[in-house]
Amino acid sequence: MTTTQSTTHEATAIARQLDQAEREGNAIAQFGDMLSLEQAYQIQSELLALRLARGERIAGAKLGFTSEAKMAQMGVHEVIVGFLTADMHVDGGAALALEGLVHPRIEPEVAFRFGRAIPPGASEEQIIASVDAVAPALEIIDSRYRDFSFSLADVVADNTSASRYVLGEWTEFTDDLAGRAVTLLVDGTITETGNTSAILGDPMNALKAFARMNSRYGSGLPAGAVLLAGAATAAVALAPGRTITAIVAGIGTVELETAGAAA
Ligand code: 0L1
Ligand code: MG
Repeated sequence: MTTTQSTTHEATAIARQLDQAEREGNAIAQFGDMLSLEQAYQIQSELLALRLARGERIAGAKLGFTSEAKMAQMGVHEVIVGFLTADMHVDGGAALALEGLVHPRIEPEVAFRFGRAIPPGASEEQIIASVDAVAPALEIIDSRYRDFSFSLADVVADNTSASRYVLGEWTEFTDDLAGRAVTLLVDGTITETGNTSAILGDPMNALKAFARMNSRYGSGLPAGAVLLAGAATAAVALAPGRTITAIVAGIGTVELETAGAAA
């Protein structure tokens, strides 16, 4: 076996472990120092291949580590990128069952919609010109690693903890997105407050970051795909029987209910 074949073989084996952990809702041990960032993105693309082979459809991308605090905590200066499939989308009107998730958390975000397909290697200008709408969003993140703890390569391999997402109503695209207050409520009580400027200084910078990441690791997106730009507040642990609401000033409101009885 050549080195390339054995590397691909290892990436597929790790992707299968992460895929199984996600489908069974069981946390696994971290891979830690054994993975490089390049290998981690290779594993992530094997993970996507497993999902596509089961009939899932690519629906977008998401960015992580978009806040200064998270970058400092992880010792990085660049965002990370993951994929979204249509099966990960949760209709705001339906209650999300938490069984089968490992240790889900929720965070308020801004989402962009691409009216045109994004080719691999698309420029910043092309990507910005392709956005046709913006919406408030909720991302449910759920690390497949024990204790929600990971290295940079671990979390990239695990598709940046992507789990589910909810979209509010789409509104006409504006590039005036910085400095907007963001409020996260649980059962009507304010739990987190933040600002869209926490997303790389301005959510528009998420489009530029996505251009860089799509050039390095991506293979483009279909027309109608979504980009989750990043979190505007810290993430909050999800519990059954709750209503979670995110309000992005001037953009809209998005809501999610979790199934089951509140403890
Ligand atoms: O979407 C995010 O910002 C999460 C990125 C991965 C890190 C985490 O799971 O907290
Ligand atoms: Mg996020």
